[in-house]
Amino acid sequence: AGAVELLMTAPLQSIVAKSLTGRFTVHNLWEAADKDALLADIGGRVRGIAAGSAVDAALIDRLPALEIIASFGVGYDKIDAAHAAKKGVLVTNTPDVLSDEVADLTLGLLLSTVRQLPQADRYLRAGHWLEKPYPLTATLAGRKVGILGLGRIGKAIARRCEAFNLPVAYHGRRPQADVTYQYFDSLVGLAKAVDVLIVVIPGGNETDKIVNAEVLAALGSNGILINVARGSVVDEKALIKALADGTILSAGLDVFEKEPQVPAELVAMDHIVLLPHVGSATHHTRDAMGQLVVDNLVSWFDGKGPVTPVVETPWPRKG
Ligand code: 8YV
Repeated sequence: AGAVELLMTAPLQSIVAKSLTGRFTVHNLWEAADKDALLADIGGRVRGIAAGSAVDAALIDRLPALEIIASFGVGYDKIDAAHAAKKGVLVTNTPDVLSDEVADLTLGLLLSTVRQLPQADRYLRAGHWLEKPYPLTATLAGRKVGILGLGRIGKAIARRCEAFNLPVAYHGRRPQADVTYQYFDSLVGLAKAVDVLIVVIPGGNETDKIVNAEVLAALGSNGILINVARGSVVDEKALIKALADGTILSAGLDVFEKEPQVPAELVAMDHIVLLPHVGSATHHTRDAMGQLVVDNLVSWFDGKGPVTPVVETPWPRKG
């Protein structure tokens, strides 16, 4: 074990612990019976965090020697990056390595929702096929796709939509120079123009419940909502109402407001598709994400800077 001490907040892919242990002294916070006592003991010496769960301001404040938080996942809404920046602590995430995986899952979820693949599977297993064929479903043909958040994953989704002959439009903070898809400067405007809305924008305060009742009404009665971003982006109560009263046709959801809690109203609806946050959940991609957590920590403590710092804590540092 090395001289630099790290804190792991939650278990990660086994390659992470394996790669870190030789090089660093690693403390596993989730294994401590008394977390307070562990932090009181080692807190002053911890210089890096391999973060598989939330890191709030209080934890950052208990670690005065902290230099870097290497977070597992592309979304880092559970890491207080603003507070870290104030304290001069770098935050890194794991972009790019999961984009194709999440985009694949998104198209799978869209197809599953439109063509009711899970429901048809359940129908066969229940023996109903022996009685009569599965009822006809909605179609992907003729649909227009709106992407909320045309970042790296959003673009990977858009490319796949093109292969399915689906016109793509998008909304985000600003139009993007490197794409020809139609830009809408308002989310309601985008929702009005499409009948599939794919949510792939980061979570956090700025996007909290921006997919609200008005947006769902604009999406309309043939509309399908796909959310692979964060549950916080969608007003879940408004969504339940819109699905129950036919304001929109259906939804495919991989994320929820209070995971792993899923509202009973959603679970009871047989016409929608629900997944347990599996967008990036393959051996291949989770290993790549874990490796990027390791690479960020190793590179930083080798004096070579972080590999994938987030925008709140840019590198090289400004000013
Ligand atoms: C992970 C994700 O499940 O990368 C993300 O933002 O949502 C997923 O890949 C999660 O972040 C790790 O727990």
